[in-house]
Amino acid sequence: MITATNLKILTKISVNVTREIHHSCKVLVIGGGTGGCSMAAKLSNKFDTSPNHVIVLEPSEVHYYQPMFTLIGGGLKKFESSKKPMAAVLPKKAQWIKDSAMSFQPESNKVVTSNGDTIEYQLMIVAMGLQLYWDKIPGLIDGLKNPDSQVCSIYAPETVTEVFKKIERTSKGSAVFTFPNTPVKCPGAPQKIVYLAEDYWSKKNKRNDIEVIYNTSLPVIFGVKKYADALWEVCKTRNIEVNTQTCLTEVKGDDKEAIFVDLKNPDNKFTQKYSFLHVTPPMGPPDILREHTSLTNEAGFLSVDPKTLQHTKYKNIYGLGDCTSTPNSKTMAAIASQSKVLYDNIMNDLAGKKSKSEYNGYASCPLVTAPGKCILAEFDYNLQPRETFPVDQKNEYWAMFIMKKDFFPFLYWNFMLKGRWNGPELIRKCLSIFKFNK
Ligand code: UQ1
Repeated sequence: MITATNLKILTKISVNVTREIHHSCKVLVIGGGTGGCSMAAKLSNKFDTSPNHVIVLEPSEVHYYQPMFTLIGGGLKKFESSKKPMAAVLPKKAQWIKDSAMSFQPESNKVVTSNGDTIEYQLMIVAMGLQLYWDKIPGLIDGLKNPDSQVCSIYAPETVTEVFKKIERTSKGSAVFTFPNTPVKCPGAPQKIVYLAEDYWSKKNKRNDIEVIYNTSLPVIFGVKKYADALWEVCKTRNIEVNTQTCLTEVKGDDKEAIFVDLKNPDNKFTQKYSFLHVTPPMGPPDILREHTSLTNEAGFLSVDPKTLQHTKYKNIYGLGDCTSTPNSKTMAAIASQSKVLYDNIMNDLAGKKSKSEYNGYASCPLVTAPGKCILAEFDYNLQPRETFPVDQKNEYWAMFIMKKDFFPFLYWNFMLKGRWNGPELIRKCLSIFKFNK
């Protein structure tokens, strides 16, 4: 007899049977973020038009230009300008499977998706980005959910739109900003939002009533000494208190209290009262990657050669962007440079050639210090400056701010996502004839 329950089970079985599709492709790209999208574009521009040459596996309907989030938090850009439908940015010649990876089977060159589909590849690029671990800080999620609390974060599309409203609403007390004890994407962003908020409160004549505190888990304000010196100077001049090796461990939103631990002496926990709290959440590799330990290093990042970006064990797997083990600063500019190296290496690989291009760890961070002011940090694996422009980039410049606000978004949507931006190496070479005393 066919009962309603039986019918449900039958429908489910038949849906599952028809759903499990087998796909195969030349290159499978895991992730449609900055790295995945630009690599898919580069490769499908090169390959012929058959849709099965490049497959992109990405569950999200929306693609965000995340470098915009600091400016949105600072009230300088609209949220709408940071997003586009995924369908509009992924290359037309690639096949988009709107699903996520559930299981990696690198020995048989396959990935199984959450819907049960199997994708077989000749070569795979893993570009899954970072996962935000909001739940690692007790009380943080409740604080963020409560519209009356003064807890906010520029780090997610769901939270970034609240940040400026909360900055505007603050008129006295302690404004506290944090940096966690994990790798983060755009490590400059947690302090850019300090500078933008501080500038806003100064302009509104509220600054005498607000104490501005930046508590970072890192031992330094910035990893490259040249820019760190300049940033310490900015903080000193603007009376921003910076506490290094100070890590947020808990948020008590109802009492407006944040608990910190002194990483130099972990027994030393202290409570900080706040009237505004900006949190940079702990981050790490996506769970699904961490679970596949044959693909990762001890910390759960995709284990790749830092120069060639090829997997250390599986030679037909490559990685780029925030999910890999490369020790560069996790910025969009780094992905631009990596995408060129990866493209060369993959094309050589497919052509059976042994030669390899090498990534030098280039990363860059436009450190906005106020509306109209920006220090453009550029550096490599050795944390040595690698500047593009013939000026001393430790200084704050208006032109760098305009680049950050208007030029880079243009470059991103129109060139990088189409696979036509490889970072500023070529511009640096051309401008090197203008080297002044730097
Ligand atoms: C860059 O290439 C890039 O990617 C589009 C960014 O992302 C937003 C950057 O912030 C920066 C600084 C670069 C580097 C480019 C130049 C011209 C220095």
